Amino acid sequence: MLRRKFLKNSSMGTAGVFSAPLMASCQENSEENSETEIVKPIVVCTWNFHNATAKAWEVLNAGGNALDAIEQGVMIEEADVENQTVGMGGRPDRDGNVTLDACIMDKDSNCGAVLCMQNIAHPISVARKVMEDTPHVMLAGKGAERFAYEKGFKNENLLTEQSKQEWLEWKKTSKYETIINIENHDTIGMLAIDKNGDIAGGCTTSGMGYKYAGRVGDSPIIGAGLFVDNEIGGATATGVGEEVVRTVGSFLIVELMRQGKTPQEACEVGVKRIMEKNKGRKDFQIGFLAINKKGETGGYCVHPGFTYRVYSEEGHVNNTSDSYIKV
Ligand code: SD4
Repeated sequence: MLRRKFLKNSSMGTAGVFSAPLMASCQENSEENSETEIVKPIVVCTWNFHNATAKAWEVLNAGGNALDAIEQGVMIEEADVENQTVGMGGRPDRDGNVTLDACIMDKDSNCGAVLCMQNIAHPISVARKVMEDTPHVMLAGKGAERFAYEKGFKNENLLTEQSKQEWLEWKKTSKYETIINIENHDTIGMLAIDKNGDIAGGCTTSGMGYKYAGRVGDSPIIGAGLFVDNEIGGATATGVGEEVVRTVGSFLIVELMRQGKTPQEACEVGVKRIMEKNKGRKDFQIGFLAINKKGETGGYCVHPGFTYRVYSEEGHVNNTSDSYIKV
């Protein structure tokens, strides 16, 4: 396989967003080998997470690797108490406990995940520690939490007053149902390509609001909520995790790209597969996001409303995804 290099794109219209280190590395690489393919750093994420993608881009633009960009990017959302589906401030389960899920995957197919972990604000970083410092891929519940303390993470109360009050209100009826694009609109799945053309991804969530205690969705499951194959590309998902797990959605999308589909085509096939399995049921949202080795991106969802952010040298945009159901 050709060794991919990052080369300066002379038609770059947004030179202002480039910092000196990356420009310097472009020039070095361009002198080293002028015949290699052009690789442009890029980061994409589910939904309209401007600050998270800006942070990830800052890392990539300074010459950092995709894995660091992912971790630092999604940490922005984990720390944002306004985001009630990720990290601190996430909606609790039906017993009032905030339980977090996250996973991360690197260019060498190393991966780590934490499931149903309480009291730790940055599950993505714990997932990375699982990947790097243990022989395991997944740690769950109390074991994950204890491991986090061993690694120096601190115990924090993740239930904000707003999430608590909303939960108390919900308890009056305790009606459990998914609300399309409302309950499920904030999980962040992120994919990045760095200057070496290497891909990494991460996904982090507090899962479905008011879920049964112990419930885990797709987000921390490698192959379901996230999958990266550095030779092909990566995919991530948001929405009703049960549906994504049933089709091993992100793995499916990467395999479809391996067979020659574009990221857009692959996401469309993934959503159609889910809809066919559901035989007419439509009361849920799924959004898939994918990127291939060339940096092409695609997104597709069940219902209108899913958007995804893209940040590259061409700019910083929020794309509205096309949907299986049109209205
Ligand atoms: C889950 N997929 O736990 C997650 C929920 C989600 O935006 O994506 N929310 O099923």
